[in-house]
Amino acid sequence: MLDKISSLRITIDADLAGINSRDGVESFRLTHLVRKGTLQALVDALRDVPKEEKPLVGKALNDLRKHTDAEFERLSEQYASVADVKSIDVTLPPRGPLPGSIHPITQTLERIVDIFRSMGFSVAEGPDVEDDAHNFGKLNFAVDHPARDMQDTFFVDSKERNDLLLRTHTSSVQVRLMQSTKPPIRSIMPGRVYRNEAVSARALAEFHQVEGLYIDKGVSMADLKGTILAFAQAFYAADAELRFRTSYFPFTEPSAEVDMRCFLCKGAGCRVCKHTGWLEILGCGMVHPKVLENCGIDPEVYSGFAFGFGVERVLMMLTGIDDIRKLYDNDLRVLRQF
Ligand code: 2NL
Repeated sequence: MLDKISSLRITIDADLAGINSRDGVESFRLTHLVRKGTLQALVDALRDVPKEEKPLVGKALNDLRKHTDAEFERLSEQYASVADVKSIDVTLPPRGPLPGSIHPITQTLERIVDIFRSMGFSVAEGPDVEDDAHNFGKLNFAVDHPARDMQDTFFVDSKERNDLLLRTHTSSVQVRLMQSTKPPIRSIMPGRVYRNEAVSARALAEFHQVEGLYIDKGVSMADLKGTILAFAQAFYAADAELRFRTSYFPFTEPSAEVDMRCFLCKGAGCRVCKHTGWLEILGCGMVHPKVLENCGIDPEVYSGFAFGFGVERVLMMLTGIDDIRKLYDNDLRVLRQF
């Protein structure tokens, strides 16, 4: 048995001396140090050694084990940080830095803001957590209007108040502006809004909206149409062509939805316009006299128009992206295209 131990020591030392790579360290471990390895085989054989020889043989084996472990540790460390030279292709081009970029929604918001600024609109902001009065009440929503339903609005749990919610449109900012400012008012409100909706290819529970408001003496539907047309020609295409369809919103009277002739197929019908030849781009109307009054503006003296649209929808139309969620997956294959 002592002979076997001496001869294994010679083998182990020879193997150790031959190690010159990380692979070499690993194959040494697999030969000698695993459960089915050479050392364990001798440990198992210790069972059959006569009792009186056991202390001596045991000590010899233990010495060999310690020696092997220590040498193995030393070589493991030595080769740990050395990548196998054969796996490096020195002819590969360098990877280079990965620069970040502005998110497509932010880029779109910035373009919209620039265009309205050039037409004399300022930019207003307000809180995301609103109260019922600013989000609904002052905007002429009836107390039993379905938008106030739990299904459509996220309400905020609060011990002190029971009328807090996440704003469902940025009109709440316009209400604050009307309350605090004497006309003329000419402002847009870009911002995040929240709806208690199931997320799908067409809808998110959090998205972005831009609303606009223009209040002064003698503002008319003609001003509304001219402003929207100027925006569409600056934002979509110089030859943008619009049609106004009558519609209904609680906060405007009259109200309209605006369609633009499809910029892709020029009206012939395609996937993006769902073969109608028209794309719905926004909703608008003349601010309801009751809304003006609720916000402290005399409807006998002033009139105004307002409009609103969703930014994600605009971007989907412009790019042909068919699933709104792709804008928020942070998939670099999508984001790098902007
Ligand atoms: C849409 C339509 C619209 C408004 C928003 C508004 C705000 C005030 C008073 C009157 Cl304070 N109107 N905003 C008016 C018409 C339409 O949005 O489809 N949005 C996504």
